[in-house]
Amino acid sequence: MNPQQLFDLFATTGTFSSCSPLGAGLINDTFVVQTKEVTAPDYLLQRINHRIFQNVAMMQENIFRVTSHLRTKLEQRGDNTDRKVLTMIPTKDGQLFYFDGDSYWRFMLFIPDTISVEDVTETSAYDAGRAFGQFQMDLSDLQGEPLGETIPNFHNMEFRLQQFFDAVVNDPVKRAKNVVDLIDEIEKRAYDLCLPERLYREGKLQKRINHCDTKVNNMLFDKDGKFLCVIDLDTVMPGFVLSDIGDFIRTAANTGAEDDENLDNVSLNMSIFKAYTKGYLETATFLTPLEKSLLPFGGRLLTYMQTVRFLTDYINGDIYYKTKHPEHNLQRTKAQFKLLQSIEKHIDEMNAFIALCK
Ligand code: ADP
Ligand code: GN1
Ligand code: MG
Repeated sequence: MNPQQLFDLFATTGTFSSCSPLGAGLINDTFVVQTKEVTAPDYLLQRINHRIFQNVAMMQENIFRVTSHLRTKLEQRGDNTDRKVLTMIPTKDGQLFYFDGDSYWRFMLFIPDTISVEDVTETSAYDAGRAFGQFQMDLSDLQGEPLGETIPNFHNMEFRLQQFFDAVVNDPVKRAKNVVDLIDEIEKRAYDLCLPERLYREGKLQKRINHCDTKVNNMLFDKDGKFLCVIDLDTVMPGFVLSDIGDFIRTAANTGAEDDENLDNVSLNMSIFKAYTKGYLETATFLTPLEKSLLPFGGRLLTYMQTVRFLTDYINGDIYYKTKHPEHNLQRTKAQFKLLQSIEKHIDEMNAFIALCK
């Protein structure tokens, strides 16, 4: 189905003008659709990766509930409801997505005059921390059934390790022999990094609604670099608060890129970690003492989990993430592992910082 036909199927306004690819996401295909009239909004069109999100209806329903609830909270605070939360555009007959027999499509309002970045300043990290604390706080009183798990066991470390060990045993494209040392490094840490699952079973750690993909390009900033809006709500679901701080540290507090070829570029940026955590603790006032003390562990956990996930995909023959070349998942794994080692070197310093925060 072409973009013009899709544009006409959804409850859009204005006249279709153009459609071009956007963003650096590794899962969905994202496009910006421009309209001819200056008075009509532009739109974001996405082809949902339904091999990964197998229950698109549940996911879209989750996002609808979340965005409606966040909009109400913004209204109550007298804040901007057009730019600080995503707006879903239904089809003309009121559906939250359209299936054309092959692909699943959705429309959202394009939020203009924004930037999405891979690097943040201390000020924007602090703002992002406040915003994610507020995001979790705002969603803490969402009524009704718990949100569905759009990807079951998404941030369950035990499950991710099971997938990893299955990949190593099956070794479908005979790549395991290339990564023996990395497999060993992962195994060595496996027990320690499954701590949250054990704490959950013991009733000591709880699940709350989390974004579960807080990498820095899943946030929009305004042209002055001020935090505006949390986007990419596909994985908003119950999880440990460690997920959201963890993915932010993994991406924004990395002095290099997620897939940096030059491992010398990669290390933990302590000042970004501190700025984010300071902001987060100001708004996430619901944290238990245990959750608070585990926040640095969250950075370690999510970086480890991403190392495991990229290496699993490499061993499986690149079936999950979009890749730009055959060794891309291995390059990502190495860069994530380098970051993990840097976080491990800084963990005492991170813990000491948290202990001093109110
Ligand atoms: P993916 O699931 O593939 O990561 P995202 O939902 O994160 O897709 O969107 C990809 C990129 O598109 C984002 O990083 C951001 O730059 C841009 N983007 C997404 N939603 C909007 C929006 N509503 N307004 C403006 N830009 C957006
Ligand atoms: C994916 O969709 P995107 O690019 O924002 C992935 C995250 C990973 C991330 C690694 C649904 O996020 O879990 O952390 O890539 N999303 C899904 O960059 O698997
Ligand atoms: Mg994204």
